[in-house]
Amino acid sequence: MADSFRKDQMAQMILAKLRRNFGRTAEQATNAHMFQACALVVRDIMSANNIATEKLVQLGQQRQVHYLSMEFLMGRSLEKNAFNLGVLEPMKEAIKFLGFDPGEIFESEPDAGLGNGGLGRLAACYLEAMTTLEIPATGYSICYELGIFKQKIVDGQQVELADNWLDLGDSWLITRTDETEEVKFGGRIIDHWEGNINHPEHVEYTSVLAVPRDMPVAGYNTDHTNVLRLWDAKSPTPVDMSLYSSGDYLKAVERQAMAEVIAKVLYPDDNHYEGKSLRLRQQYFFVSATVQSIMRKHRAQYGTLRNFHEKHVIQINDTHPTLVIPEMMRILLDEESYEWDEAWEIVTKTVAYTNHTVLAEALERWPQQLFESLLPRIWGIVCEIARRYQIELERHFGQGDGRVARMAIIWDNEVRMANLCICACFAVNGVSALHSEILKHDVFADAYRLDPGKFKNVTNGIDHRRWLSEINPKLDSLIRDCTGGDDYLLQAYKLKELEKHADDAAVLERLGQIKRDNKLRFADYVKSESGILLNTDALFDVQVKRLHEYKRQLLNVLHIIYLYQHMKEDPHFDFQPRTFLFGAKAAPGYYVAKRIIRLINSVADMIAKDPVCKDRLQVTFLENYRVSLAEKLMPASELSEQISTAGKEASGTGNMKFMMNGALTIGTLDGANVEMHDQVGDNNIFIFGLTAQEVSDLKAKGYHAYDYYMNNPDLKWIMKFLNDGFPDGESYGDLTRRLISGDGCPADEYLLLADFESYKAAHERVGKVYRDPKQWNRMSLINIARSGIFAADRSICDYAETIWDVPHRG
Ligand code: 26W
Repeated sequence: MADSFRKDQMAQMILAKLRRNFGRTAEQATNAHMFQACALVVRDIMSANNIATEKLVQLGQQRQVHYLSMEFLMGRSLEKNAFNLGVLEPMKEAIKFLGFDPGEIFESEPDAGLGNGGLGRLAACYLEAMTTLEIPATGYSICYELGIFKQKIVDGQQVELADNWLDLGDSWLITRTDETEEVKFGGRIIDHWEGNINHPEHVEYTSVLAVPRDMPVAGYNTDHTNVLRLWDAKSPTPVDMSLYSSGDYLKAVERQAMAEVIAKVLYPDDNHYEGKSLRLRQQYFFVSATVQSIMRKHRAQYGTLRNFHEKHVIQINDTHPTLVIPEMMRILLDEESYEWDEAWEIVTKTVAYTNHTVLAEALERWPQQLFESLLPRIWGIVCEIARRYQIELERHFGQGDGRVARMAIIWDNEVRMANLCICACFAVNGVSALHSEILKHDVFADAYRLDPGKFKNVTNGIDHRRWLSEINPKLDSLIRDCTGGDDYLLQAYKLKELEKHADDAAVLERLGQIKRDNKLRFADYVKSESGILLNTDALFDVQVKRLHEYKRQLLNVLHIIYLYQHMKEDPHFDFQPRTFLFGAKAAPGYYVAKRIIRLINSVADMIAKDPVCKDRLQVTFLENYRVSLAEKLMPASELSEQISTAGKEASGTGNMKFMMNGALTIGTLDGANVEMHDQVGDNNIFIFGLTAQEVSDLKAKGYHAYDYYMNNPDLKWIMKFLNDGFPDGESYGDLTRRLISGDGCPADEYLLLADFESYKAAHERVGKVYRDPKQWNRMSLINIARSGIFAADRSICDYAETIWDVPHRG
C-alpha cells in the first residue's frame, strides 16, 4: 500500500510537480496549481498501480468486466483517491506545510460532470466498488469537453452555462495516443460475394479518430487500480492545407470541427429520448472504439477471438451503448471472417444489459433513414439480426401474433434498441426489486415469457466510502466507536452493529448533535455562496434530483402552499418549523420542468418576504445541484423526499445517500424505497400514496383528476392561488391546467391530486415525530444501521456472482 508516503515525502513530490509542470515554487503557486500538483502526485501512484494490476490480470488470464456507459458522473477525485490509497492524511499535512488550506484545495477541483443524474452517478460508484473488490474492470465513455451544464438562477429561472471541466480536470487524464482507434461513418457498402460468403467493403466513409484519455480509479485499501477510458474525438486531417492555402480558411477547418464535435458536449436530457444524429454518432463512436480496443488486446494476447466470451463480459448501461452488439458482429464477420452462427454465439455470451427506466419517452428508437445513412454496415447487420429474430419469434408465437410485432427489432422504419438488447444479451436486469418485476410483467412481458431465465434483478447501491465516511466524518467516528473500528468500510453490513445502541441515550444524543453540527456547516456554506440564511432550528426537508414531472417536485410545492395558507389563516397553526430545500436541473428543452423551477423560486421568494413565515417556514432553491453539492447536503439533511408516482422511479440512489446519513424518508412504495421499507419496517419510514398496482388499476379504470380537485377544498384553494399569481407577478395557470384539465394531454398524468391527502397526512406524522428528538434520533440510527445493503459493494457482488461470473475480494 502507498501509505508508506509520509508528509515530507509528499511535500517533496508536490513541490517537484509544481516546479516541473508550472514553473512555480509553493510561494508562487495558486490554489489551482496546488490542486493540479496534488492530482498529478496521486495520479502517478495510481498509474504505477494500474500497470501492476494489468500485468497480473494478463498473467492470470482473468475474465474482465467492461462497463459501457454514455455517462460517468465522477464528481471530484482528489480527496477520494487519496483516501482510498491511504495517503489522505500525509497529503493534507503536506498541503498545510506548504502554506495552503487542504479544504480550499479540494474545493478548487471542478466536478467531472460527465453525466445527468442517477445512471451516470451509479456508473461512478460501481467503478469504485469494482476496483475495491479487485475485479479487473474498465469503464468506457466519451471525453466530453463540456459536462452537464452549470445552472444559474436568474430572476427565478434556470439559465445554462458551459461547464469547461477540462481546465483543471484533465490533471487526472493520461492520453494514450498509441492506442488510438479509427471509427468510420457514412459512405456505402459494396458486397463482394465469394460463394456463400460476403466480404462487404466500406467505401467513401468519413473517419474520426478516437484517442483514449484514461482516468485511473483507486480502490479502497488495495493496490488494484482500474481505469475509466474516455474517448476523445479527433479529425485524421487537422486542416486541409490545399484549401487553406487557396484562402478558404473556414472550409479548411470544417472537417476537423465536424469530427471533433462528437466529443464536444454531453446531451443534457435525462429520461427523454430525441432522435438526434449527433447523439447516434456519439454512441457509435465510443462503442466502436471500445470494441476495437478490447478485441485488439484480446487478439494480441490469445491469438484468436474464439475464446473472447470466456475472458470478457460487456455490461451495457441502459440502451445507449447497444451498438456494441452489431459492432462486435462486424469485426467478427468482416475483419475476422467468422461464420454468422459462431460470431453470434461469441457476442451473445459476452453482452448483458441493464435497464434503468420504464418511461416510454426514454425508449431509444432510431429512424431507419438516419441509422442506415450514418452506419450502413451496422444497419445491414442489424437487419440480419432482426430477420433471424423474427423467424424465431414467429416459430414460437405464430405468424401475425401481436407479440411478434411488439418484440421486433426493426418496426415501422425504426430500430428499437431495447429489443435488440433483449434479443442479444444473455442477461437483462432491472435496478430494484419492484422495477425488475415491472420489467418482467409489463415492459418486457413477452420476452420474459420467451426466456424467463434471462431476467435478473440487481438492486442499485452507492459507494458508502464516499457517501458516508468521506463526506460525514463525525458520523464516521460515531460508527467506528459503536461498531469497534472501521471494518464497515469494506463490510457495509457491519453498520448493523450500530443498532445495539438504539436505546442508548448518549449515542442518540451524539447522533442528534452530529446532525445539528452538519446543518450549521451546510448553512455556513449556503450563506457564503448565496447570502441566504437558513433557519437551522427548523427541520431540513430536502428534495434533490433531476427535475421531472414523474418525480413530483410539484406535489411537494402544492403541499408547501397548503402549509402557507394555513399559517396565514391561523397564526397559531400548530406546526413544526421547516426549511424546504430543493435542488434540480431541468433538461434545457423541457418547458414544464423549467416552469416548476420558476414556481419553486416564486414560492421561496414570497415566503421569505412574509413575516408570518419567519422562523417557521422557509423554502430555498439550491442552484446548480451536482455531486459536490450533494456531498455537502446529505450529512445535513433530516427528511428525504422520495415521492415519485409508484412504478415510475426505477430505483433512486439519492434515497440511499440520505438514509446512510441518517435522514428519514417520506416516500411512496416506488423503486428502492420498497426495499428500504422492507429493511426498516413501517415504524421507521413515512410511506404514503398509491402503490404501483393501485396506480395501474386506477389508470385502467379511468383517473379523473378533476373529481379530486372538486372534492378537496385545500386543492381548490391551492389551484386558485397558483392561478391568481405571486407577488413577483408570475402566475401558474399553465401548471394548474395540466393538473386539472390536461391542457391537451391526460390531466395529472402523475397522479399528484390522487396522492395529495395521503402525502399531507404523512407530513403530519413527520412533524409529530420530530418533536420527540429521542424518537427521531432512534429512527435515524435504525436507518443508518440497516442501510448496509445499499452499499455498491453488495450490488457489485451480485453482478459478479449472478451475471458476470467473475471472482471478487471478500
Ligand atoms: C435517451 C435519453 C435518456 C438519458 C438518460 C434516457 C434515459 C436515461 C437514463 C436511463 C435515466 C436515468 O438516469 N435513470 C435512472 O437510473 C438510476 C440508476 O439506475 C435509477 O436509480 C433512477 O431511478 C433512474 O431514473
